[in-house]
Parts: sequence; structure tokens; C-alpha cells
Amino acid sequence: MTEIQRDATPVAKSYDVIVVGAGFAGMYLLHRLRGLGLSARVFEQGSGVGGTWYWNRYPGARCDIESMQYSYSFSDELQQQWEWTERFAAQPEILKYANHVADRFNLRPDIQFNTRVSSAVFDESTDRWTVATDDGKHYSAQHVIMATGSLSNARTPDFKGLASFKGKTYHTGHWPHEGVDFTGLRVGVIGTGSSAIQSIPVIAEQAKHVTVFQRTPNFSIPARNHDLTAEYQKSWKDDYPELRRRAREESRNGVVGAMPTKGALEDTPDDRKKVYDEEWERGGLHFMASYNNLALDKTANDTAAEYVRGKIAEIVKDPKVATLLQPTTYPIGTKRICLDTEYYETFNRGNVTLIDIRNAPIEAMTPNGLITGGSEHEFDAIVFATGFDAMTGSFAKVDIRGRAGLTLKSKWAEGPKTYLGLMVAGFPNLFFITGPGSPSVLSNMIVSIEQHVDWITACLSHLREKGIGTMEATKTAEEDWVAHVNEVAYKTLYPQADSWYMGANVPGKPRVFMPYIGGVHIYRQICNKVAAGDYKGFAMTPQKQVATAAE
Ligand code: N01
Repeated sequence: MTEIQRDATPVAKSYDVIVVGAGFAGMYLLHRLRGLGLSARVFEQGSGVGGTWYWNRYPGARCDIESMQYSYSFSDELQQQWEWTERFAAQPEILKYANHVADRFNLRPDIQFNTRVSSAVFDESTDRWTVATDDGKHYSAQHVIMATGSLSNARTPDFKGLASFKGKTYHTGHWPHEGVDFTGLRVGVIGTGSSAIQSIPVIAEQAKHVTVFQRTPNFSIPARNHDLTAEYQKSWKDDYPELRRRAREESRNGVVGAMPTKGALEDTPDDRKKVYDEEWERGGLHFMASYNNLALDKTANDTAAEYVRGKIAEIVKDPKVATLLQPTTYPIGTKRICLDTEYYETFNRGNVTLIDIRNAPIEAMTPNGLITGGSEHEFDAIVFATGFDAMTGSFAKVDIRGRAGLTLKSKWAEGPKTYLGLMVAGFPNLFFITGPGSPSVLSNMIVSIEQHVDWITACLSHLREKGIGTMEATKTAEEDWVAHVNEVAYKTLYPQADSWYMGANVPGKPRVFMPYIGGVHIYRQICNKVAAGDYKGFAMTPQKQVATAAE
């Protein structure tokens, strides 16, 4: 018998679980679902695994979490055998790792590449989801898990005349797989976020001239990337069980590092400078953990911000350019802090120009370039390093309909609402990996991914055991969680910035602080407590006895 969807398109196949996305979340999820004996299909838009690391191939792309920590922990053999070459792995190495994992665990047979999921519709008569793909096929599943990533919907602003530009255009988040040769070209780069900060120094080494269009300067800390020694790797591998435990259970952001015990104002200015000097020399995101109150107390935060502004003034030779590069309109760290290799130094090159578009926005693109401040700038190529419709953008691309035809889009019209970032009231059996309302982008993503996958798969196992047909967040639990996420966020300085955490980079997007800032350690405890308390805050109904699909 073939299951028929309401629009009468026959269902091609039925599964226990459909997973959307074959990045680090989708891959681990598939491995665990197989372990439970569940039938699962992963649909992936790209032609390969790796998610973010599949799409973001721009020059200089590199992780800002150290390699020994930005890696799966679920398989001890994998973590013991894989050799990382650099402190911060570059995109090709991370993609190689993703491919290695796919091969090692034989994941590919259950992943359907080059297939975009266009809709997911819940059928209340069968308690099953019908998932449509862009090749016109329909599939049925009891559970759908969105493993679509938090930064996967690359965004090119709707500049007037965009299509008229005769040169080549690129988005850092959709970089051509064959690479780009900028030799001898005049290149415009729009944006100065992490992607721009990593790519500009590399593009400038190749191009004839690079013009950077900056709306808001960013704080960036030197990465001080270097090769990893065998001894250093061994020290991690010998102690992995304990170090991974600390990342999961003791750290705020899923990264093991010295925990500050002091506030910035407890030190004298001289001692503080020594602390910041040491962090600056060491390089890396730990700079923001120099003191324990940089995200909480504006006066403390000002000391770190002022230190970095001072560094920019020391590095950049032209004082006017240095001033433009110094962020002054938001506390340091409240927009995602960047790591760089010679970003500020690049502005000392003769072939790099910085244009401030804060007060003179890009008016239009033209056949030869773009116009700002009444002048036309001519280019052979333009790079959009303009970011993503973050956290909710990848869900918005799929037409998701829950009970009574309610669309996720309308449910989230005023900002995302979830319970624990995992589920949404009115959308039974639909799970989100690192969704809004969970620590996600504020953490080492792999730590958060593993935690969500482990929680969800344990939950699915529980549902099977108890013969439960549907599970969904209750409205009350969802409202309480959204209020808690907000309350915690507004105790920090984060909401003071116009950041993509707040949805502020997308015109018209509601201003809501989307990730949960309470820390991965606390969040894990909350999730575990909910599961141990018989999934408090979730409503469940028994399994329906309905005929489901045959092949
Ligand atoms: O994007 P972004 P990204 N006119 O949104 C500007 C992760 N990541 O791709 O700040 C002119 O940060 C925009 O200006 P403004 C990381 O979490 C990690 O760089 O909105 N300019 C901004 O300068 C990161 O935070 C790694 O005023 C416009 C830039 O474009 C996240 O991805 C590496 C504009 C966008 O910056 C996103 O980073 C790379 C307009 N209309 C990325 N619209 C690592 O692991 C936007 N801009 C190291």
C-alpha cells in the first residue's frame, strides 16, 4: 500500500526519521540513529558532507576554535587516530575530516546529496510528516530533525542595480569549489565580519587592488596560528576523556581554557595591561576570558575594548585608517569577536583602501562597480562578505507546517520561540539541532551538536520504548523558556550591539537575542533534568495504529 499525501503526490519512501542537512550535526545524527536500529534518510543540498565547511571555501577560511577541541568526541578511535596539523584548522583540512568521518562510518549510503528539502508538513490523521524535496518527490517520516546549521543561509543585500554589474561576484558563504584567481584584478570587498577579516589579507596578496567597504568595524584578535607538534597532540589525546568532560560540563562555551576568577577592575591598570598583553600574544578567543566580567560590566568591558583600539592604532600606520578601524559603537565581544592573521596590517599595504560606508551607504551597483558617497568605484570582481540570515534563515527556506497547518514562519513572525532550542509547540516530532534558544553559536558547535544529538536520540529511544506517537513542547514550557533565554541575555551586554545574534543584520527581522547565553554546562544540566523528569514540558500522545507506507 502506498501512503498518499493530501495533494495526492505518492510518497516515494517512508522512514522513521528524516534528517535535513549533512553537516557535522547530520552526520553524527545518522550514525546514532543507525545505532538505535531506526531507518533514517539524510537530505543534503550540497554535493558533499561538511555543511558550513562545504560551503565556506573563501580564501583564508579557518576555524576559530582550536583543532584539538573542534572535533568529534563520540568515537575514541577517531579522536585518537585523526591528526590535526595546525592550531586552528583551515577549511580544506576540516572538510577532509568531515569526509573521513563519512567514509569511516559508511554514512554516504543513507545521505541523498544534491537534494533540497522544500517543505515538511505534519499530518494529524497519521501523526507523520510528509517531506517534499526539490525534485518533486515526497517522503514520509515519524520524526523530522533539522540539522541545517545556524549560519547556512548566506545573504547578499538587495543592492539597487545588483544584476547590472558586469564583473564577477562572489559570496564568501557560497565560494566556488574550483577557487578564484584574483591575480591582477581590482577587487571590492563588502563587509568586515569574520569572513572578510579572514579573506581580505589573502585576497590582498593576490589582487592588483582591494577596496574594503566597511559599515561597522569589528574587534579582531590575532589567531597566532601555528603547526601542532606531535607532543602537543599527544598531551591532548592522553587526556581526552577528562578534557572533553570539562568542555561539556564545566565550560560556558564548550572550550577548555583557564577560567578567570577576577573581574577586570580588580586589577590595577598596569596589571591589567600585562594580562591583555599576554592574551594578545597568545592569540585566540580566550582574550574575552581575560576577566570574568567582560560580558557583564560595561566599565570592565571598556578596558578590553580600549586595549584593542590601542593595538589597532599601533599596527595601522595611517591614523585616519586606524581610527576608522576602531570599533566604538558597541561593547567588545557583543558582536562575534574575530580572529585574524595580519588583518589590521593589511591596511598598511599600498594596494588596499578602506572606505567607510557608515554614513554614505552603497547607493547602487553599476555595470563597472558601485556608487557610494556620490563616487563610483570600479572593479573586476566584488566579494560579498555580508553574512547570513543567522539561526532562523535555514528553517525559513523550508515551508514547515505543523498542527492545523500552522507555519513555522508565522509562529516565529516576532522572533523564534522554542523550548530548549529543541522543539516548538504545535510542531510535534520536529527537532532542531542547535536551534535558537540553545547555546549553539555562542559555543564550540561540535560540543553543542553532540549534546543535542545525544539528547534527541536518547529521547527517540524513550518514545519507542513507551509506544509514544507524538511529542511536542507545551506552550507553557515554551513561553517560560523564551522568557528565561531573554532574561539571561539581558543580564549581559550582548543585546547592546546590532549583531546577527539579535537578527539586526537582516532588514525587517525581529530584534530578539536568539542563542541561549547561560552556558553549555548549565544548559546541559537543564536538558538532562528535563529528560530525567519524564520529559517535563513536553506533551506526548500514544502511537496511532495507522497503515503506513510500503516502498
Ligand atoms: O558575516 P557577519 P560573516 N551594506 O554578519 C556587512 C561565523 N564565522 O560571514 O556589521 C554594507 O559577521 C556587515 O556590516 P554590519 C562567525 O560566527 C566564523 O563575516 O552589519 N555592509 C558586516 O560587516 C561569524 O560571526 C568563522 O554593519 C553590509 C558584514 O557585512 C559568522 O560566521 C569565519 C551590508 C557581515 O558580517 C558570520 O560571519 C567566518 C550592507 N547592506 C564566519 N549587509 C571562523 O570560525 C551586511 N554588511 C573564524
